[in-house]
Amino acid sequence: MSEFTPPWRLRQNFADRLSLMYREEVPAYGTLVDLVESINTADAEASTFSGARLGQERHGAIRLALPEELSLLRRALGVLGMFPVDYYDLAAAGLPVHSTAFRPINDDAIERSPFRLFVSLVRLDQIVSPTLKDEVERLTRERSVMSPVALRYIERAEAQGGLTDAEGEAFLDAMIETFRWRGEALSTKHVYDALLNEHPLLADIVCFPNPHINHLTPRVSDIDAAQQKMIDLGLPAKAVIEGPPRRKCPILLRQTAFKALEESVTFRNLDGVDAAGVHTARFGEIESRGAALTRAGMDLYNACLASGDFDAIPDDWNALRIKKLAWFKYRAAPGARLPAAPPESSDALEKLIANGSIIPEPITYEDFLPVSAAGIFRSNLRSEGSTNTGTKGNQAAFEEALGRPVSQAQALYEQESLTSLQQLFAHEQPKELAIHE
Ligand code: OOG
Ligand code: NI
Repeated sequence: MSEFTPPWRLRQNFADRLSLMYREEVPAYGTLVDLVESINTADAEASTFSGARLGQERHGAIRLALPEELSLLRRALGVLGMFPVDYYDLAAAGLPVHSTAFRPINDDAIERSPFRLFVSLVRLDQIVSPTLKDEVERLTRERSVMSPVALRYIERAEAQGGLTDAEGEAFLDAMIETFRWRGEALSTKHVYDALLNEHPLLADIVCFPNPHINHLTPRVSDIDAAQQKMIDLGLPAKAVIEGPPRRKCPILLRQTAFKALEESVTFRNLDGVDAAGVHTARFGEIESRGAALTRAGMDLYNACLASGDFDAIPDDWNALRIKKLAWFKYRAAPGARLPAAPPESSDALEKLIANGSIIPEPITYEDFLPVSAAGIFRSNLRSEGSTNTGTKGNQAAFEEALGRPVSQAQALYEQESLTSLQQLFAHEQPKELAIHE
């Protein structure tokens, strides 16, 4: 046994601590968590996707200013077993950021602690005004997102291959400070207003010393019921649920949010006197997750999104599987007698499924949706702002800042599906061993 704390335990600890902190910072989040828990408990076992992990499941989001911050965060989250998956181009939606989602990448790690963090990097090249560019350059030099203590533990974890319990605790103590809301701006009110006018996201990112966590999202089994309860409780809920409509067989991700709250901020004052003001950035969100779609399934989903007609996506697990629109994993039925070798053809596999020997189960979607994400960003901006038009994503620049390429979500789902199938016949086929030699 290793003397190091497993990354999933550090990850879960981190998620729990963030949740406690956010409950104190944004009391409406606590109301939302309680509401979600009451629905999840009532619904337990009711749906395919309300497994044991539902209660502890969260995602959070932060926004970064500089490329160095992104690579540092990538190293910090690596210690927690979270890795960047997929590139999200938000320029397509007119937003001056691009993003990735840090998450555990194998199904066992996800099952133990599914915490994810949606991380966006502002695109400073999108600032139109030259005066503001200089101002931003000056402000970002004053940011320091990771404390020297946190950095020391990152280096130690990388050098020795993990952290002990005591080191892990100290690392998380330091890490959590990175995401705390401090209520103090780096800029004057004047510069804040100018940036807000350029684009509200710029003000939210560049005028503050650290990347405050801007929302933390629990997963709920019935998001339509939760949305109604939010409205009943008087939370300022978004009018529509993002993502696919309600279905018998849930797919991808459905999300709703309550709008950002006003929080007080102390701005810098050139006379040395602090200036009081407000900032709106932090909000509450809930989500419900369904099956991961294949590339073909995503293409179909995007076409449906454009047309507004979702009937083209079959609402039946068997149809979704046979048409290769959703990803599935496979398990043996109790007492089933499977052949010694994997079936040669998909027909042979279908026979084993049809006679009940092999049971397919949809793989949960673990990622995000760019159009929904853009909707979430947008619903929390007071004004639309302006960015250079005609901008395209720049995955190469993002990955350079990150210090490594992002993993492809599709490849991860495919691997999970294939591995589950191979394991059913693994007693005869030690293929995995051959690969590792
Ligand atoms: C991130 C918005 C994206 C989601 O759930 O799609 C997101 C942000 O507002 O910083 O969290
Ligand atoms: Ni979110």
